[in-house]
Amino acid sequence: GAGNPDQPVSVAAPTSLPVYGNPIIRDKYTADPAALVHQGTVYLYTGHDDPPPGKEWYFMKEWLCYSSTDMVHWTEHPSPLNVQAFAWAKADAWASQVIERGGKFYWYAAVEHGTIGGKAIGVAVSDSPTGPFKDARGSALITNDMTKATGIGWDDIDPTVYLDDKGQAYLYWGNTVCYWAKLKPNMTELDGPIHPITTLPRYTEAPWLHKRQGWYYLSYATGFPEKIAYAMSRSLEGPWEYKGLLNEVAGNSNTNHQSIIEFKSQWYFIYHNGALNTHGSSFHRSVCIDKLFYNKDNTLRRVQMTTE
Ligand code: FUB
Repeated sequence: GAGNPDQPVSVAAPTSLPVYGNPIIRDKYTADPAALVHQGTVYLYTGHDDPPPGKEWYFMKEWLCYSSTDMVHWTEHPSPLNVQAFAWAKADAWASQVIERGGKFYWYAAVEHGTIGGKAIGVAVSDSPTGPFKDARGSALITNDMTKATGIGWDDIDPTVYLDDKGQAYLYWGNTVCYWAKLKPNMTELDGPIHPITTLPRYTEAPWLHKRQGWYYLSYATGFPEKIAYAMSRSLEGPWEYKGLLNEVAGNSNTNHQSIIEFKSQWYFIYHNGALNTHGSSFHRSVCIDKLFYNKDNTLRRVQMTTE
């Protein structure tokens, strides 16, 4: 405190200066992070929480894009994609992920379908990680009438895509049930049936795939308010063995939505919390980054959420 020479004096930083530490973005509310490492740069794609005053719901119309070469300093790029880019969609720029294949960037994104109803997954494509992106199909890749396991209209959300070493791409997605399917090399069409996974305890949503030392990791949001759990497998087609929790409920946000990447030999756990807003934070979310570590047996250590 004041006058105590042993205590550091804390001075609140004006938000117009670069701010280091969590949340990493403070002039907008950002959610559902998905990071892409490409040629020495991390591209961070997020949703944009933007509710009208007094409204408490996921009001999201566009996605945002940031880049960094050190995971500390972030540059914002003009929004490369919004709901209108999908002519068949009517609302809700929900969770998404961008991956690169053959010099093209494919952006998988959940939106509300205009005619079929319920959530749907579209694909946009660009020659650059910062866009501009355009609809790659002119129609949804996944619609609510293709997945019947839950009976709910919002099960087709939260796409994540992983391209394996042999060139086979896998799409995982889903709320309440986690679905997966193979993608054709063109990245815009399914290649075979949709499979539900039934071995993930208390699966809510937000699957994310990553690989290290021959192990695949499937992390996902569990329960509600959400924690993050994970399973491991030697194959992207499973079977997935549940390994436990990775992260606690994040601040005062019901959702948590992780992205996991390795960059310059360090693993990172990227997620959102409600730290920038003291009321209704579930709909005013902010992206945060913490380091992720492995145990000797390749299991994951619990994430320590920090404000650093
Ligand atoms: O941002 C809207 C939804 O909230 C996402 O699709 C879920 O993962 C949750 O974060």
